[in-house]
Amino acid sequence: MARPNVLFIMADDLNSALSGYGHPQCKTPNLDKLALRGTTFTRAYCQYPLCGPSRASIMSGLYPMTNKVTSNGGVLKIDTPTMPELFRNNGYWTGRCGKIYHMGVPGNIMTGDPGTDHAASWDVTHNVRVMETLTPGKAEDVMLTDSTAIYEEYRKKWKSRGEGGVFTIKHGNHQGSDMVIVEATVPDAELADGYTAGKAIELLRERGTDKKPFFLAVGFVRPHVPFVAPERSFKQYRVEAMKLAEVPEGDLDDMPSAAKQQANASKYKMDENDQRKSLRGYYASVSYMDEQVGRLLDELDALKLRDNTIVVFVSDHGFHLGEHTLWQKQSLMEESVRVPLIMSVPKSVSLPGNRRPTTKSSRVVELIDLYPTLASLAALKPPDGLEGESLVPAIAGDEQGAEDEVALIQVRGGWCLRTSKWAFMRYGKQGATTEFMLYDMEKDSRQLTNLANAPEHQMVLQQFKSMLSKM
Ligand SMILES: [Ca+2]
Ligand SMILES: [Ca+2]
Repeated sequence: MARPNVLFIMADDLNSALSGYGHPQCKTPNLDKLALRGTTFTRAYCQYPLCGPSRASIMSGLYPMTNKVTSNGGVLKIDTPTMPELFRNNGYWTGRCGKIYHMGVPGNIMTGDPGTDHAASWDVTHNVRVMETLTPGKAEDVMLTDSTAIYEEYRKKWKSRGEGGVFTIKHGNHQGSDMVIVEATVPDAELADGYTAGKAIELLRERGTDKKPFFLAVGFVRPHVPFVAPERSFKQYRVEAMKLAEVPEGDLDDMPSAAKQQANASKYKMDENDQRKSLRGYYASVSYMDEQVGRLLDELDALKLRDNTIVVFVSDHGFHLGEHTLWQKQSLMEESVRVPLIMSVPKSVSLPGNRRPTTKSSRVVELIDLYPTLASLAALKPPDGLEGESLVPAIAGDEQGAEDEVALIQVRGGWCLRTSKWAFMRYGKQGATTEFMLYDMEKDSRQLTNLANAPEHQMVLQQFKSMLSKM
């Protein structure tokens, strides 16, 4: 049998708002179909809940503290090959469509440049250049008043900017974090993910079945803000029906101040209607991205490539939608650090004991595990020093030792250790004033009660403190 292809699909800022993950409102029929043919990891954690560092760690198989990419501007400079580079060094054709390493959204997507890409990873690359925030359609920035007039003004400027002109939007808020919603009225090829899927389909057709095996990475930018999606994606959701996260009175009182930086009251200042509109924008963006995943999977089937292609679907990190009044990312709470992960391994790839892939694994896994996993499935020898471990046994249904698995997540100023039972977080530098959080995820999956100061849990807290100091 020919060596297996890899189709590596990544979404941006997608939490587990997938119908297959039990989400009550968001609809993702295509990802649900992929899940039927693959293994869903229900406890997968990113290494850093921010685009650049998370992506660099996935692609290098190294923790951010090792590869030194701990900000969005960070460029990967390592001695070992990246994941696609390993495939490329071993006779694979490798391609990238859209955002795989960091690109600023919407900035780099509007100018069409490659962000902090890693050139040695790829034979072929396609960046996206579309209007994003300024896409024709009904636009609103729920964090501004009178945003419609502001956007009209910007669209005029965009039109007169001249080819290749740099264009920045400045009105006091940062475009990479404003809740901007655009119900677009343009063809799919003028939307970031529609364009990216179209390019990826062209590449799949070129590859066909008679060439070198491929590693094709397709990076969608939704549901990252701005929430730009076609009208049809928005039609599936009504503002009034959007269910806001329940936040009990006094929920934030037991959280250290560093953990509350993304709180609505201090940062986003959205009223309930703005929040409902944001939820609708997020879910519409997820559904649009899901539709693009469907186009890729249908093309794999049409080209008869499915039987020898490993499909991975993952997001770079999660996203808060109002839990604990938090929004967006860069928090160590569950919604920000947990990601959807679906891996579909075709029959042509044999698993230990000739077993078939399990449909679900609840093992705690980390995104640095993807590199050794894909290397192993393609029978390539990974470089020494990778910090993750192969998920092949978990895909084959082996849950042995699952209770001992630990995920290590960091963010500026904080660390999190996650096991199947506990979530432990430390904010602040060692020796300085530190503040801790400890949640019993079996009894309190919504992380409402911080147990770090509970006398009966001091032993557990101590164990985590000492585990972290050794990492
Ligand atoms: Ca991201
Ligand atoms: Ca609380």
